[in-house]
Amino acid sequence: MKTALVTGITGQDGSYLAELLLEKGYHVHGVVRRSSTFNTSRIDHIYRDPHEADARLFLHYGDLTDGQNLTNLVLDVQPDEIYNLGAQSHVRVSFDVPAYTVQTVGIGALNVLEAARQLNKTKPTRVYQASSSEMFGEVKETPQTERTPFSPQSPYACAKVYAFHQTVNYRKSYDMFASNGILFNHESPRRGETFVTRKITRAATRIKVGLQEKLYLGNLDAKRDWGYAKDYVEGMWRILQHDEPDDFVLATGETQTIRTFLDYTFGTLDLDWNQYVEIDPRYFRPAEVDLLLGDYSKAKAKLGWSPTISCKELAELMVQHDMVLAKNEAASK
Ligand code: NAP
Ligand code: F7E
Repeated sequence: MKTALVTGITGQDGSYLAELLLEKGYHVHGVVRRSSTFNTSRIDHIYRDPHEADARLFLHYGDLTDGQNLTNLVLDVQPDEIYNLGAQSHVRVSFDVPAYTVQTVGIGALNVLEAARQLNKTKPTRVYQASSSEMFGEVKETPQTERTPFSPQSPYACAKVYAFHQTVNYRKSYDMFASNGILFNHESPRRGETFVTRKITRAATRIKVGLQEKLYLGNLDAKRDWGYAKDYVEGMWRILQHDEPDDFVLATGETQTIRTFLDYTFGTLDLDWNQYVEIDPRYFRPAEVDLLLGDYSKAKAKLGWSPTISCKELAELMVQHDMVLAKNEAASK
């Protein structure tokens, strides 16, 4: 039975990955930040009392900015696999808190690699680094592949480029199994509510039941390659099961504007979004990433990985989930 350590376990991807690893029989250890309110709502359904004989999910306080804590944890847990998913992951917010973003995303990844290097002296471990399509930024070619040059356009993306290169550096310098997944946008009913897809599905369903009148957005012309988070955590796992460490793009190979996502979402509810959406310049970014479109053929050929859900199906799935939330909210008023 394998043991995995997951940073960012309370996030969207961390929660789906923890479910997947538990299904596969792993012992899963998650790093959780101390917070003044509970931050484990995405994983509460899979958590058992650790004293129970069948408990296989264990949570530990920690923070990516605390390298000593991470090293102690890694040496204590002795994981076969480490998934570094923790991050200040909001691109717009990274312009407001650039130094904090670089600390968690950039130095945080270095701290994880350094902890893994210490463990690797006595036990082999494999590291997955959550790299991002945001690294392509002002894209140099379309579609983007593992060979496309990076051109980051935000403090977040700059920090991810640093983490990407450190992962490759640790792989080469210390002969470690350290791999990057370059993941394009992936969404789900567990997506944070300030990312554009979830903001749209939450608002559209609340508008449908009469709880909200307007939806304020920024740039509607940006294009994103949106997939389903559950497909992407399967890809993360496959990246670490591969016979050698490497870097892989995970994407759908299709791209849509925010307008098209609005069409899909409001269309499912028989609403015309033009009547409800207003532009608020607060949501524009100092620099925008206009177009992302990934080529996942390497992951398909080497890992047998492919996405299973189209963007339209994804929007419908999210609307279905958020409609239940909206109806419950309306009923409790
Ligand atoms: P998310 O929902 O924002 O989750 C981020 C996680 O990181 C949360 O568990 C958060 O804890 C934790 N975290 C934040 N700061 C931390 C710190 N200083 N120390 C320890 N943990 C910290 O992000 P996601 O969508 O699941 O994405 C997972 C990873 O993939 C991130 O690294 C993200 O940058 C990257 N990525 C995401 C996408 C995407 O489209 N979703 C695409 C490419 C790459 P709290 O719950 O306490 O906030
Ligand atoms: O923005 C536009 C915005 O915040 C998508 C993160 O998971 O994926 C995510 O980063 C687009 C941008 O995601 C609003 O300008 C318009 O063009 O949902 P988002 P993101 O910035 O692409 C990458 C791959 C990651 O790695 C990140 O961690 O939508 N947009 N109006 C808006 N965006 C937001 N958030 N809110 C708006 O009101």
